[in-house]
Amino acid sequence: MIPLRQTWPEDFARRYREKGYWRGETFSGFLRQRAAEHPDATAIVQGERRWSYAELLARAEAAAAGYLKAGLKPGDRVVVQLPNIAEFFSAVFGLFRAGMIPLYALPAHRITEIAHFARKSEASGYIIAGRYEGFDYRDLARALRAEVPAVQHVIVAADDAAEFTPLATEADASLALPPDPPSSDVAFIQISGGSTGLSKLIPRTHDDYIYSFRASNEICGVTPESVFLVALPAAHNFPMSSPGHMGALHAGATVVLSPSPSPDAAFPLIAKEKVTITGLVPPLALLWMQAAPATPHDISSLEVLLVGGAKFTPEVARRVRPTLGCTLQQVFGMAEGLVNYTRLDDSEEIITTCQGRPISPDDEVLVVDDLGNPAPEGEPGYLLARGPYTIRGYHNDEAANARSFTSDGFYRTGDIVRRLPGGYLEVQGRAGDHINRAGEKISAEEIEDHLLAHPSVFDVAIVSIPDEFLGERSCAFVIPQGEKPKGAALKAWMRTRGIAEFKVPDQIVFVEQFATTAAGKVSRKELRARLRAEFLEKQ
Ligand code: J2J
Repeated sequence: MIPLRQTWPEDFARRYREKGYWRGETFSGFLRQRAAEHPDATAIVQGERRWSYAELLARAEAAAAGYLKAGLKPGDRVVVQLPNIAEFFSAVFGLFRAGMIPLYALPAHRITEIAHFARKSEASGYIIAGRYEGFDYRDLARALRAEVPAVQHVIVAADDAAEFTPLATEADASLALPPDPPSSDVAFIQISGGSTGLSKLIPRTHDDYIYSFRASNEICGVTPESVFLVALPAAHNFPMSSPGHMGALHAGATVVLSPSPSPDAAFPLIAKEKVTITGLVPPLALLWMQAAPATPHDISSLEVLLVGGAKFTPEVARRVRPTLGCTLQQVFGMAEGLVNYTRLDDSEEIITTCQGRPISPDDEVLVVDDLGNPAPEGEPGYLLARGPYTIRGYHNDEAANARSFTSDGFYRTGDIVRRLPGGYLEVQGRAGDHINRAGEKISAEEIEDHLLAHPSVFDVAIVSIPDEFLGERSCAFVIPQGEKPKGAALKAWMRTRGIAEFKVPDQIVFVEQFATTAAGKVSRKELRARLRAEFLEKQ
């Protein structure tokens, strides 16, 4: 197996330890500590189910023993694809406890993505939820086993595991659990939104990730009395760590799981559980604001609403406090590391007009021009980042690493920002070619590759089009070959490709040729930009 590493140069690592950012804590360690400090406090709420910290710990230990008994070994990588159910936490903390490495997939992912994650990470396990919201993940597991036989162990967190292994819920004293790994080890793998091709794998260490949410807790005011609502999918980096459910658990607070981010599901939960803090992407924040005035549910316990994942416009941002009665906290983060927040005591002007400033005094942020020279203060430029919780490289992807990191270890975020006084950042756009569809990042190249496999497609360019509700939607400009297919048929065909539904193009436009083809060699990036401009002109 290719070793999983995330290493900072020794002088950096020493500084991060000396300054107290990296404290030697592990995921298993902090859960054990919270369970010892207040065993009866509520850790997880899902519907009628309530797990105390002691119960969460016991279930994690049971799960860990179950993995070992099934034949998984410490160090094994395990793809976890669970919705917002309590077992997300027993399964994941069980993996930590057994020294295994979760890779977080989203419930929306399908065979093409899951097989890619399994291959790229050399996974030997896959954890799923049986049937959920009309989709049977056991079928996905069968498809995965056929495509990637190295995935030998499928664990099902549901009553009916079929031919697979149920997630263990009973302690098994006959199995000794391994000691905690060093905190500098990789704890789990996140996936990148990615602008080129397939998702890249992001290894995060115990030290760096725990620092990011411990510090986020302070910035977002999370205390043991907080009640954090997971409205977005729990596997996303944003609801996981900014400050997220992991931040909430680290603080000894309560995590409430919503099956969906819609106001219909979330508002009754806010009222019942007295939720104090949650996070949303901009289109959902808009929906919540539309629903709030007429809701019969009392949502006045909500103190802080984090909004991030995509640009929140100032006009909408200004309406958060009047309509929802809480403080808006903008967050601009990325699974690769760097996270920026507006501060709770910032002026309303700052809170509503920018995307915050970095978490750490040791976050190094550069805004540079095309040549890599510093952009003048207040001028837009490419954002580069380095620091105590920003990765130095992707797993098993030299080409991406050469592209995405400078020789001195800065991560090229691909975002174009403007730096404002006080170190605040305003996101202006991005350099890369992905579509940010309501916070879900879609690689144009990945979708183009799928469409090019269709016999009636001669060429295609995927372009992001501004969308009132989604922020951006995806539009496929297709040059047909032979008989022109119907747009709906192409979309239906895309659904057979085993990809997440959010990647199916929202719109398909047939064109005879790309105007630019005649002009000779034009980069895909330029082609996409011209198609977007022409399309918008015609609107
Ligand atoms: C504009 N663009 C934003 C914002 C992210 C917290 C919050 C979000 C993410 C996330 C995260 C933005 N305004 N407020 O991991 O911990 C775009 C940028 C960025 C990319 C990262 C977190 N907040 N973005 O969205 O890995 O383009 O993480 O580089 O999914 O989302 O996407 P992702």
